[in-house]
Parts: sequence; C-alpha cells; structure tokens
Amino acid sequence: MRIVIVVPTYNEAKNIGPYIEALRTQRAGSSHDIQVLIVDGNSPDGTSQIVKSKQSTADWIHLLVEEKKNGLGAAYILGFKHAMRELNADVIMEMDADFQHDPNDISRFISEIEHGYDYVIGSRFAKGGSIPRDWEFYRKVLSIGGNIFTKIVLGIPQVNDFTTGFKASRVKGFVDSLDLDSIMTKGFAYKIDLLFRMNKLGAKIKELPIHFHVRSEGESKMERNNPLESLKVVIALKIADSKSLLRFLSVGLVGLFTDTTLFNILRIFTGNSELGALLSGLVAIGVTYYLNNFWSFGDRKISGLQKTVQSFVVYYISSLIPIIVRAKIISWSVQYFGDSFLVSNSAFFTGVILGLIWNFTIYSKVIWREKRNA
Ligand SMILES: Nc1nc2c(ncn2[C@@H]2O[C@H](COP(=O)(O)OP(=O)(O)OP(=O)(O)O)[C@@H](O)[C@H]2O)c(=O)[nH]1
Ligand SMILES: [Mg+2]
Repeated sequence: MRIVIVVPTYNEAKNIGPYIEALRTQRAGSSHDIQVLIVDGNSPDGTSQIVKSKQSTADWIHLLVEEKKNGLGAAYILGFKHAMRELNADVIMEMDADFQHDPNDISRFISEIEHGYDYVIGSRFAKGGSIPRDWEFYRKVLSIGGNIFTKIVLGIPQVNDFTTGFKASRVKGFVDSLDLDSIMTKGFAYKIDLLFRMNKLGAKIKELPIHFHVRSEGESKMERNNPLESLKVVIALKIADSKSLLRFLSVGLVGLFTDTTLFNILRIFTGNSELGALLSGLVAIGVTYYLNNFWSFGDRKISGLQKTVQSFVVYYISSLIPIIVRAKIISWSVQYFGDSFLVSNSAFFTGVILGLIWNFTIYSKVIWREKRNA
C-alpha cells in the first residue's frame, strides 16, 4: 500500500529535521511505501528550506508551500488533493510535525487499515490514551468537554476524540468520495467536519489510544478562536443533518391538516363519516408522500413510474403500521388503567411519538435511503 503522511507545518524549523529523520527510520522498518507530504504555510523561519535540503537525500519527501499561513484545514485539504491526484495514495495519514504524535505509532495505524478499518483515529480520550499532564486547566476542560459535547450532539457514540490530529484514512471509497471543497472551515475544526462525513460514508472507524506528548520545540499555533469555531461547526453540521427531520415533521403537520379538513368537508357533503375518513386518510398519505419525496428527502428523490408505485406501496403499508400499533396501545391502556381523558390521551401521544420515530426511520433508512458512493 502507498501511505502518504500529510504534515502541515508553520514555523517548525527546530522540529522538521529530526522529524523527517524519525520518519526515515519508520519507513525503513515498514513493508509499505511510505511517502511524506509537507504542506508549509510559507513559514518565515525557513522550515521549507530545511525540507528542500532533506529532499536531496530522500525522494519520498514532497513539499507544497502555500502562499501564506492559511489555517490547518486549508493546508490539509491542499495536501489531501495532492496526495490523491499526484501521489496515488491508498491511505492518507494526518500528523503534526512537533513530536506530539509519536512516529513509532505510525505502524499501528497502518496495521488497523490492513485489518479492514477505513478510518483510524488516534484517540487521546479512549482508554489507554492521554493528554499532557501539564496542560493548562482550561485547555484540558475545553478539550475533554468539547469532545463529550460533540459526541452527544452529532450522535457518534463510538468516537471519543473528534479533534485529534493523528489519523489514517482509506482513500478508495472514502477520501476520494468526499467533496473536499465544501469542508466548512479552513481552520482547526475541519477535523470535526471530516470525521462526520467519513462516518456518513459508512467508514469502519477504529479508535486507537495514543499518548499526546508535549510539543518538543517551537511555538503553538493554536488559534484562540478554535473552541468557538468548533462549536459553530458542530451546530451547523447538526442543523444540516436535521433538515430532513424538520421537513418531515412539517410535512406531518400538513398531512394532519389535509386529513382533518377533507374529512370534515366529505362528512358534511356525503353524510358518511366512515367513507370520509377513508378518503381523507388516503389523500393525506398521497400528499405527504409527494411532499416527502420532493422536499424532506428531495436530495434522494424517487422518479420513474415503477419505482414510484413500488415505493408508494411500501410507504402506505409502513405508514399504516404505527396507526394500528397506536390503536392497540390505546385499547390496552384503557383496558388496564380505565378509560379516562388522561389515560387515552397519554396512550395516543405515546403512539404518535412511536409512530414518528417509526416513520422517520423507515422513510430515511428504507424508502429514501441515502445513496452511498462506491
Ligand atoms: N501549513 C500550516 N500548518 C499549520 C497551521 N497551523 C498549524 N500548523 C501546523 O499544524 C500542526 C499542528 O499545529 P500545533 O500548533 O502543533 O497545534 P496543537 O498541536 O493543537 O497545539 P500545541 O499542543 O500547542 O502544539 C503543526 O505541525 C503546525 O506547525 C497553518 O495555518 N498552516
Ligand atoms: Mg502541536
């Protein structure tokens, strides 16, 4: 496999020489083709000159120099594209140049990819991992708290470290399927966006515990606004992800309105409540199908007569299930607890909530299931 380690640098002149030598050792001990791509933010301290001088003894070192320091995300996006297009990477690794990530760990990441994982995350917060003891209290709290918050909001329980900078990603089917130009930020929080998208693509994720060491030399480039930017990214991702849910709920309200209005009109004009309820129910299901297809799940629209009829039948049957279950819940509750307003309405709303969960799950996972990239 060809592994390309992308390493962003800004003023790492004191670290970059020893770092490249450490990678030379790793390379020598590996059965894989390890290449290193340094993306320098035009460091004024001469980092890129040191890299160039090393290139004369190592053709596996590649260098991109940005016009100016442009943020960690921007450097990585540039590096990812170059690693895929020019260096034919099978696996792309992300790693810092300041020895906070131990070069001896590289082989552990590669071995997990060989075991079939698509996204290996060096986790400081998994059991067996650690952050530096002498970090300031506020940095520890922000890092630990931020990761717990992100895990809950984004609903990715198996991940404990969303902002780690030490990772390995499979290219085929994963990094090459990402729209890198739409990554939300040029800064540090690109990590959260990338992880979220890899998870959406169905990547098999492995958290590998790592010890995050103290910076060996040089200054930190951590931006003060990182926590705020990360918060913005987490919220924006959640809102974008909930778009289908919010639209589905609105469509449900439109359906309820259609059903009630039509039922009453038909009841008055035909004098037959049963027929009215049947027709209004059928029309409401048709209306909600149409709105869900063109709006809630518009990005996964079903077209073509055969597919539309098939999916409508599934939609109709699956939508009937929670209605039947609801009726049963109500009749059991009334039987056990007595037929009071509180009992029947509690049962009714329990049924409604279960129905919403059922419908949204079937709609989003079966009828309008997301199309995966190959
Ligand atoms: N090209 C580029 N590299 C950057 C930029 N910001 C940071 N880096 C590099 O990215 C890596 C991570 O940055 P660090 O400053 O070490 O961030 P950190 O590890 O979260 O913070 P410390 O624990 O204080 O080191 C290092 O190799 C930096 O040199 C940038 O804007 N552009
Ligand atoms: Mg660092």
